[in-house]
Amino acid sequence: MNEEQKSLLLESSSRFLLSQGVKVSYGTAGFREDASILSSTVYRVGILAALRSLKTQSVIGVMITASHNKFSDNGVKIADPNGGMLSQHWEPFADKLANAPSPQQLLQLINEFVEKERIPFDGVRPAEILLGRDTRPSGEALLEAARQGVTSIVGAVASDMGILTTPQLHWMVRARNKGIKASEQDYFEQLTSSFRCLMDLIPTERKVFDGVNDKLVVDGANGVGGAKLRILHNLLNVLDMEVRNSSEDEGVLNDGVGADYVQKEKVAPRGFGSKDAGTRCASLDGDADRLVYFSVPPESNAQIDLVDGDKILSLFAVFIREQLSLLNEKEDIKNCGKARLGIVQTAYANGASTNYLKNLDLEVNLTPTGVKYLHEKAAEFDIGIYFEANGHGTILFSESFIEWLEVRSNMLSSGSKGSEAEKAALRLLAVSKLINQAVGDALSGVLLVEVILKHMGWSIHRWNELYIDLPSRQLKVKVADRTSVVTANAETVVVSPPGLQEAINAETAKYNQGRCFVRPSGTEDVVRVYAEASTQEAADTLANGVAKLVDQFLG
Ligand code: G16
Repeated sequence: MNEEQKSLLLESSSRFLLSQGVKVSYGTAGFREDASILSSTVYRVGILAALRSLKTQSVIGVMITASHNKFSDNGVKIADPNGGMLSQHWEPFADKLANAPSPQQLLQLINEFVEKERIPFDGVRPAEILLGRDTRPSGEALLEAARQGVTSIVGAVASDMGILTTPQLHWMVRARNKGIKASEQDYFEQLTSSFRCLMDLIPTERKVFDGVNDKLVVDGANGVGGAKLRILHNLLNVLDMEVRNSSEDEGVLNDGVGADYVQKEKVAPRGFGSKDAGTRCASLDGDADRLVYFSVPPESNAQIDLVDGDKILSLFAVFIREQLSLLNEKEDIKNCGKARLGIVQTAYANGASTNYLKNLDLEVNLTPTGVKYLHEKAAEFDIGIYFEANGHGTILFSESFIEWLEVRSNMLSSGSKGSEAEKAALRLLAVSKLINQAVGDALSGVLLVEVILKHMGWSIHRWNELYIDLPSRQLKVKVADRTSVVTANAETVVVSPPGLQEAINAETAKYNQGRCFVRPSGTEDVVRVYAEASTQEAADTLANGVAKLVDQFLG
């Protein structure tokens, strides 16, 4: 780094001093804290993004959001060149950078890192960063802090893409780096055209829809996703859809609404009730990277029928598998049988879902919580479907498999009458365009679920009957220091504090079909407890018993 660069960094960082006593950490999906203490963190993430852009010679994204967290929190997610989360290799640097106590120490840290990583400062390709934010009021000032961080690297350019869902920003970063059109309008255009293509490919005999089951009502968590979904709905003009709890309506972000609330509490979000009994409903989270479905029973106060990320994954797996077997029926394309379809879940996946998928003869892999882990694993397959039970997931297609599908589908569009195999190729290709290849995306997820349900001729109830969930319960425990819980084996075993896992084992053994694990959250200051058992009462008692143990060991 030359002297001009050093003095620019020293000067700008003196405007974003770390508050006394503040320690932040790069969690499951970036930094997340009360918004009031975040400006120095976000400024430093701006610097990091510019360095990452120089290192990779690519466009990088910075998204200001705290996703499912409460309204007063905010946070920052970083999109790598492929649109996925920041490379884990850079996370320790992110932590150090965010916690550097003074401008001098910050400069020293950057200098050392630049040398170690051999980051080019030759000005050949200046850093380029896309900035986005959700609807939180603190977002505007934090986006400005990020911009100042980016522009403290000489020549770096920050483009404000405005209010977006997180997956939209990730999609744009990926598209920019692939050299394809990357505006919000292009995003909507890709989703609507691939959705229409899938609708056109629904077998004729299944095109008669049951009017009662056709309507979809979506809870937008009082966030950005609801507003964007309304735009998408207007553009499509074919779905019977109502969006409630959008950022344009009254109501507080993530307060008694949204996918996290619906999935964890298993109750209907605000604005939904017995009037919606029997209707297919869905819920997005605060930045629209998660999606769950549900239906409301006729009796008020009853629990909803939750159709979570595991069931979305199962629906996608059934559909993809059907298309692959149609492809395999044709002798001359038998090679497609070699297409590896892989499933990725976390320990939160309901045991019944994992059994269901294994019974379909699918390869099921387990990773720790966090899309950064699931995405990486799913990318090893020709088609990798990953989902967390909380509704975060997508379907990844390898470049080589997409190329193969393109050859197939070109044959069809060039005039030959489509065989079932070729239609299956066209469907898979359309899925690869509809479903976000960068990160889990509730908007593209809704469209894919809707068109698959129509393709199958299934109601939400038929879909929910794919398997019966084992009763489960999730709890949060507030402890003095959540980082003292250390886990292994995809978070299924606690290795520290000593003795806690043995105590959990002894408690779990008391329950028929009991399964339980604990892990520190990477987005909230809590330890999470997950329990499963043969009855709801048993799952609740097991979760409460283990929460007490956590309290005893760490309280
Ligand atoms: C983020 C991650 C998800 C993770 C969730 C909860 O989601 O992207 O992969 O499941 O946090 O993480 P934890 O249990 O560590 O708090 P989001 O939608 O909040 O960004």
